[in-house]
Amino acid sequence: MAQTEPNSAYCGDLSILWCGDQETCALKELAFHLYDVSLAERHLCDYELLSIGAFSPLTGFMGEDDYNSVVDKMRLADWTFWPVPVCLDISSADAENIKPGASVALRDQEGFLLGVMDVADIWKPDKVREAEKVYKTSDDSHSGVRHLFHNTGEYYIGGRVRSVNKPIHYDFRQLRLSPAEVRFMYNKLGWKKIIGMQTRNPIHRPLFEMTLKAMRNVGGNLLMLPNTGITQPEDFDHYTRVRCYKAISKRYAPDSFILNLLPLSIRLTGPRDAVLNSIIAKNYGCTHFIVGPDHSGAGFDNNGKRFYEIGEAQKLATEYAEEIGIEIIAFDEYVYLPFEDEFMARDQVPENTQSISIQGSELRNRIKRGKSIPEWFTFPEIIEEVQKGYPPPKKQGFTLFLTGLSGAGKSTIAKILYSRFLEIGERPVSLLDGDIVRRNLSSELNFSKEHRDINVKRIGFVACEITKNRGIAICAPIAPYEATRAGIRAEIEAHGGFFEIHVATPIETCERRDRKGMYAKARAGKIKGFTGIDDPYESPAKPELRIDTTSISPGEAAQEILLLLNEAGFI
Ligand code: PPS
Repeated sequence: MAQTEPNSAYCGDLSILWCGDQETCALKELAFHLYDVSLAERHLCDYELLSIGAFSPLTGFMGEDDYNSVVDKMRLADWTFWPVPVCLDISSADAENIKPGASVALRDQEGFLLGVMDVADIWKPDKVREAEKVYKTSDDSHSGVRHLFHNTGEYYIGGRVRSVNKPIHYDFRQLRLSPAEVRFMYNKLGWKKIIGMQTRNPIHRPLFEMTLKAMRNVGGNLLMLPNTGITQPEDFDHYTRVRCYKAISKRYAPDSFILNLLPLSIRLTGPRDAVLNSIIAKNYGCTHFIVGPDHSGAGFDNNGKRFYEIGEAQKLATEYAEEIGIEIIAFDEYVYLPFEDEFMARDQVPENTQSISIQGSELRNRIKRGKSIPEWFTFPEIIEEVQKGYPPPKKQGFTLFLTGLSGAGKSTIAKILYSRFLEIGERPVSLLDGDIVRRNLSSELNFSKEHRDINVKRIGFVACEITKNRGIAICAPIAPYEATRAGIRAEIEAHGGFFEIHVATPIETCERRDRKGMYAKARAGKIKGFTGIDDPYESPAKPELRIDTTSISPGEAAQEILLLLNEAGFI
C-alpha cells in the first residue's frame, strides 16, 4: 500500500507556547500573584504530552467548544480530528476562585511552576454524556468511567497554556525524548519508514515475532513507545517494564529499534484510545502504527460482556488513518504452534493445528505467585528482569497484621513470631507492637477515633516500607476500624504479602485476663472510650486467619500462622 501523505496538523512540533528567557522571568513573577492549580498525576501526564508536542496540534487544555465537539464528533471545533477530551478538571472550591479571562499558575504537587494557563472557559461537564459518548458506557465497573464519575472534579477549565517548565523526571532520562528529538534521530539513522508501537506490557516472544514480521513486511524500523504514565494498577511497574524493553532491544537488528518513553495517562476508551495513540505516533514521525485486536480495552462488564468488541479499535483506527496520515498495522494475536515450534497470527493458523497462548493477566499472576513461565513464551532475560521486580513469595516482603481487643494475645503471639523469623534468618524482621508504636511513633496521640486512625495509618506506612524492601513487618495494634485496615491492606498488597490475623479472643476472656488492669479501670469509668467496653471494635470481615486464644496457647497460635505463611509460599 502506498505510504500515506503527512498530515501537517500532527507534525509533532510544539503547539503549546514556550516562553523565552525574558518571558519566563516575567511569567514566574506573574505566577507569584496568580491562583494556583495543582496538577494531579493524570493532568501532569497530559501537560507533559502537550508541552513536548506529542499532543500537537493542541495548544493547551481544551475549552468548552472543543470539548463538546470532541465528545460528540471526535473533532475539535475547527474540525481537526481529535478523539478524546484533554481537559483540566478542578473542584467546586477551586471553581469559585477562578473566573474566565483570568490566568492561573499550573504547578506540580510540590508547588513547582510548570506554566500559566489563560482560562478561556470554565464549565460543569455532563459526565454521564461524556461517559456514554467517549467510553460508550456509563457503567462504572469500567475503570475509566469510575475515574470520571468518582475521581474527577466537578468543573473543567480550558485555555491556552504558556509553558516554562516540563514535569521533572529522575528516572530513565535518556529515554525521554520529545517527538522533535526522536524525528531528528530518524534523520541521523536514515530511517524512512517507522513503525510505532505502544505497550504497557513486557515484550514476550509472540509480540516480538509480530514486530519482526511487521518490520519485514513494511521494510521499516521500530519505535517502541511504552506507556510509563498512568496505566492500570495490575500492570507491572514501569521500572520493571523499561528494564525488560532495554533487554529485548538487544534482540533487534542494530540501528533498527528506538525505545522512547511515553508519559501517557491511558483513558481505556478502546477504539478512541487507538486513534489517539495513532495521532501520538504520527507526532513522533511514525509512518505506521500497530494496533492490536483489543487495543486499550477495558475488559468485561459485570455481566461478562466486553466493553469493546475484538477488532473494534483496529476498525476505527483504520477508518481515520488516512486523515491522520499514518498506516495502521492491525494484527491478530500471535500464538505458538508447539509442534511446528513457531509463532503465527491466530487467524492464519491452519485448521486442526494445535496452538497455545497466554494472556497478560495470567502471566502476571504466575509471576507474582512464583510459578514457572513456559520457555516458548518469553526470553530468559525478560523472565530475569520481571522476577527481579516481582520475586516469588519466598523472596517477597510481607506484613502480618494482628488485630484484636486489648488482652486478646496479639503481643505475645507477635513476640513468638518475631523470634521464629529471626531463627529462620532469611529476612530482616521488625516488630510494630501497639505499645512500642505508641511510645516511639505516636506518643502525642490519644484514643479518639481520629487519633487511633492516625496511629494505625502510621503503622501501615512503616509496614509498607518494610514490605517494599522485602522484610517482615509484624504489627499488633488493636486497629479497631475495618476501613482503616482495608486501606493499609490495599497499599501493602501492591508490594508484597499482607496477612490479616484476627486475634478473636472474646471480650469475656480478655477481661478475665486483664493483665494490665485496664478493663477494671474502664468498668470503673476511670478510662473512657476503652475498646470493647465503651468504644467499638469492628471485626474483620475476611481475615486470612481468625484465632481465638481462649483454649490454645500463644505458641500454638503462632504455629497456625506459620503454617498459613508456609502454605502461601512465603516461608
Ligand atoms: S489503637 O486503637 O490501635 O490505636 O490502639 P493501640 O495503639 O494498639 O493501643 C492499645 C493499647 O493501649 C492501651 N489503652 C487502650 N486501649 C484501648 N482503648 C483505650 N481507650 C486505651 N487506653 C489505653 C491498652 O492497654 C492497649 O494495649 P494492648 O497491648 O492492646 O493490651
